[in-house]
Amino acid sequence: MKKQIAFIFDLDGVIVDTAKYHFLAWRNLANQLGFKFTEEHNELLKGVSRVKSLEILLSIGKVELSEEEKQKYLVQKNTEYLSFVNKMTTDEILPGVTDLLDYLDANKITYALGSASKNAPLILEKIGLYNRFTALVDGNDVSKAKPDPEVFLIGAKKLQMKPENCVVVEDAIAGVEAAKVANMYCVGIGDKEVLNKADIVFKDMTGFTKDFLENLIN
Ligand code: B16
Ligand code: MG
Repeated sequence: MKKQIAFIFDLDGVIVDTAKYHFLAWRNLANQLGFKFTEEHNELLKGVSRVKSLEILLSIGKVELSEEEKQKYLVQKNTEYLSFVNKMTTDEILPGVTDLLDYLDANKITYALGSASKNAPLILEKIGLYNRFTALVDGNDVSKAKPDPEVFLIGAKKLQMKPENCVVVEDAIAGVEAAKVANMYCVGIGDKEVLNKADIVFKDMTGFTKDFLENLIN
């Protein structure tokens, strides 16, 4: 008999690579504040909320700002980031994603988004996937950021599924931790050594073969 399962997808690093746009906007801000910000530094911001990202960036540059200045720079960074997002098209959907969603639809398996990004609805609209998700949970819906499991637990509730029957797809360490704390099966996307708490790790979304999916639901 087929198991009743549902999927919850992270956005950045799983469905699209928006990290490259976050990087450009954060780097410009760092340069403006007088220090260098590298791709390596950018790794520390993956899966992390916007406010926490600024804190990390400021600690890298050893810069202290008032609350008012922080708010101003958060708006500035997001405005620049949105100028990239507004140019996104369906071409930016990562390889393997459309095939996976098609398989889930054909097998009546529902799926939600579980992202830290407050811009997630706009990004999904830009890449033409907004209407495919049964539920969306994003940075506007949560009070506690990953690794807290809140984002995925709300997702399970919206999908009317028990946490243990949910499969989370995540590319960030904090997201993998959140999924495991939520008692969900977690597929990591990226490096096996880095995402070592995930149940299985694929290097990218093409890892979701038909065989793997059939084993998961049977
Ligand atoms: P925003 P995810 C996360 O998306 C990004 O990985 C992270 O780098 C970003 O700071 C965070 O969203 C907040 O994004 O500024 O758009 O609200 O991986 O959780 O889908
Ligand atoms: Mg991510």
